[in-house]
Amino acid sequence: MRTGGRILVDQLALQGAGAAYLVPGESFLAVLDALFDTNAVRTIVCRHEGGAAMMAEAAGRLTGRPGIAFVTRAPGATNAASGVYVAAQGQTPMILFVGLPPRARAHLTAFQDFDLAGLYGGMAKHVEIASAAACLPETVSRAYAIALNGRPGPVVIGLPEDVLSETADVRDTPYIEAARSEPSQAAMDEIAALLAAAEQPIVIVGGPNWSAAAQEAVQAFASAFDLSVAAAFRAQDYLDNRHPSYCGHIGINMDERLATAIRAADLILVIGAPLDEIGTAGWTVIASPVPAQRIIHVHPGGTNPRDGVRVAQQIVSSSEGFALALASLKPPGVKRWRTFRRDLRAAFERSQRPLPTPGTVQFAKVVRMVSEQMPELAIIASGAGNYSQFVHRYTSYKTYPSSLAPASGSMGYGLPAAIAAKIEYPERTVIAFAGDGCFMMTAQELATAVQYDLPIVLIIADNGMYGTIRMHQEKTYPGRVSGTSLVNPDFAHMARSFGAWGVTVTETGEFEAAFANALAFEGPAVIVLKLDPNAITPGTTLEAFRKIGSARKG
Ligand SMILES: Cc1ncc(C[n+]2csc(CCOP(=O)(O)OP(=O)(O)O)c2C)c(N)n1
Repeated sequence: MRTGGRILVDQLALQGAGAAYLVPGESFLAVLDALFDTNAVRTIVCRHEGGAAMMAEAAGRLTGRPGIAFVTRAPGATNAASGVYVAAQGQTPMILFVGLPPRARAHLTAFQDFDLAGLYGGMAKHVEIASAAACLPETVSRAYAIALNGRPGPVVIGLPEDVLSETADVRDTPYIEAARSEPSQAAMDEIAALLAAAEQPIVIVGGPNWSAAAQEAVQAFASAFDLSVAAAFRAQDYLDNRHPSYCGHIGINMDERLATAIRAADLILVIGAPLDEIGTAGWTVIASPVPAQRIIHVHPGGTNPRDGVRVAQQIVSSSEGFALALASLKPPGVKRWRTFRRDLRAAFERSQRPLPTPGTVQFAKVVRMVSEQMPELAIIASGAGNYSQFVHRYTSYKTYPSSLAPASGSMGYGLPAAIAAKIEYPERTVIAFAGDGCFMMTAQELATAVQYDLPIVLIIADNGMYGTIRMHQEKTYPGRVSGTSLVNPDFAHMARSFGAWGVTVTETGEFEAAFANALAFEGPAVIVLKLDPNAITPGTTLEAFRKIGSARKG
């Protein structure tokens, strides 16, 4: 006989969950008690459920297995939504367990009572409340199967307190593998024929189920066919950016040359990437509902009808299954698109050269320096804000996985994601970038990084404002600054008060030594960059946006 809590934790260990990211609640004491006895599932105590859920999402993204978070009843469950949303948008396998009042009180207004399905129904892939301890192995394995298969995503499981404390005699269920899926020979033959007839084909990679093997297979295919490959928004590590086929990323701050090339392409092979608003730069490079280009879309769940693009051909396959099948295609003798590929690659390489910005700290140069100095297997995390445009433009991602960034554009993601990366891959160098606004959304998790002695480096781009919104404000309401200025603490001092190492950089030349010291420090290290607020994007100043706004207003 085991308690429900133990049955649940045993099942998680059997499924290979390395860590449970949690904020405790009296509703799941039996789970905490079972975690006390196991080394298989590491307990990571967090400071906010949003941070815990983001850590679980990042763990899911990195490992390809559902990341696990535990939170309590309504106050914990509502806080966790920010991380569950990142998983929903990112198609990341994740399971959020929520402690609930005992079953007998399910229909009464219990303390911290709420409607779990009502809260998460529109966000999670599946919501369910465990009915009995004896059912937990089946419930957990179902959660794994749903999170992993088809379009991966977050699953939310409610755990009534008495389900966890009652005992049952029940067998564990076996390890759940994601269903294997590969393209048919007929589909591959059709692709071969379409490629043979194409003038300017392009490949776009992104979405779920990527792997180091998929990266290698697509690179070999791109080399053999001399094709251009673009990455979807925040999927820049899907290809080694040094590969001659890699030509940049789609979405925010997309290079204009790449946008023009995608519009001009006659055939687009999309492997896994979403064809939604951000995946198509607001449907400007691929039109909705009927695109000008012929599109072949590969996805384990088929093309999402809600993305708004009707493609010529859908292939239901995992990205890895499809990528490996590409080896069967014979490249043509003449590659008519060679110059197209070379031009795009040259434009991408030009875009990586730092453009000067106002101020004494050149953020572009700092990001290039980090990119050049980080080891091949380093992981770079970031959240959302204009600072991330610099990170995405000037970092050269090499191996997969080396990037953690929310496709949802959720602020606060970088620090918790970096914590999860260091927990999951202790041997890798982990660096997080955050804006001053972004950092403060999950700043309390710095205590988590200190508690677990995690040597991560956090680089804060401090410009004293919610810069992205200020940029839009200047474009639309020039000179009328409202709700976007920030008065910040001394972040380096704050980091030191947490027990981390902290330093402030006010000149580009100071960064190199600060970075070396941060990397050498045995715990979390924080470098604060004092940025000129006018340095708002890699190519345009805030003043320029104000002028655009003023001209528009006449
Ligand atoms: C959780 C969340 N809240 C609000 C927003 C809207 N938003 C997008 S960027 C941004 C400002 C980011 O500021 P900061 O992190 O300081 O970076 P900066 O743009 O100044 O570089 C805001 C408020 C968001 N994307 N996510």
